[in-house]
Amino acid sequence: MRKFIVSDLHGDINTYNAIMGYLENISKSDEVILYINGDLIDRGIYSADMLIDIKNRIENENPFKIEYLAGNHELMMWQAYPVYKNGTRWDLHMNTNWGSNGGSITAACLEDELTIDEEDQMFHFIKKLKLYHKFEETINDKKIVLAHAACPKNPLDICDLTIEDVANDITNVVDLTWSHKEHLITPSMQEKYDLLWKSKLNRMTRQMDFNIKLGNDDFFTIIGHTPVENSLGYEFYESDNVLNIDGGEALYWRGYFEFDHSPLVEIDSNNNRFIILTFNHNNEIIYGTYLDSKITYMNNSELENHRKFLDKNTKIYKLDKDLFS
Ligand SMILES: [Mn+2]
Repeated sequence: MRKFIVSDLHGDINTYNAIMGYLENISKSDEVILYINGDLIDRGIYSADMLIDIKNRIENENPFKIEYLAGNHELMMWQAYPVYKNGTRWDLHMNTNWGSNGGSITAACLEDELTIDEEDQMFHFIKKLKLYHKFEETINDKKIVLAHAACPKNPLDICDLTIEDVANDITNVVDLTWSHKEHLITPSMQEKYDLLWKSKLNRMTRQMDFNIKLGNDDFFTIIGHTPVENSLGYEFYESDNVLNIDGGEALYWRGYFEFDHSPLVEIDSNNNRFIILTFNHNNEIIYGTYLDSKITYMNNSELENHRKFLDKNTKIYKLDKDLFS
């Protein structure tokens, strides 16, 4: 079974299509599983299309397996469900975290494209997403853990937490912090918050704080969540044993067009390394690298070997949709 990981696609349907087509082609000769490490949605204008497509692929037929893990955007979507159902679009945009963090356009498109029953099914699909995955495979003798923002203290072999299980605790952590009652935050509440939200980026000052540990000494952790501002779209924090693969798609949709990178990571534990292909917004693989303790670039023939599986015409989407109707 070949295991692939992608994170933080944030509604970039071009990259999504390229990756799906690529994996479909590989799955003709090998068994494939794709792990989506959260934040599939929001910011990008095709978030709803991607969400509908992924739900179909998971619940119906797909040539390869998909495990969709939660990010903070999926959490915010679930937290906004009561307002989505009973409030106005304005209310959702102004008074929910989801709406004010790029969820408004996702919500508007979901409302256009789904029946009321399908909308409810979509939110119930979201609330069941799990928070992390622990692999049997190792890198540098450490088992690999995949989580949106930070490694849990004691990752279970099979994660028993879903969005639904942690939503209230995470809301409480935010409320207690704002009301200066941090002493009431328990370690278990904090851990749930950290899984989806912890970051080296201090969101108040926009400065990186490299002393914040996102990893766990016993594991090798793969995360997303904080955009990496380089052309490979990933960064290895060696002291933490953490690989951050958020290529910055969320920045792209806010006008920083140079950050359109999405690294697709394959676990190659037989060779004690990751194989990483960096996709961009234009349906291309732009870099191929190997990562062990250092980054090695593929030579041209190695890169072409991967590129030949790329399918540029994989899915047709409604690109003519009027978003303002
Ligand atoms: Mn995130």
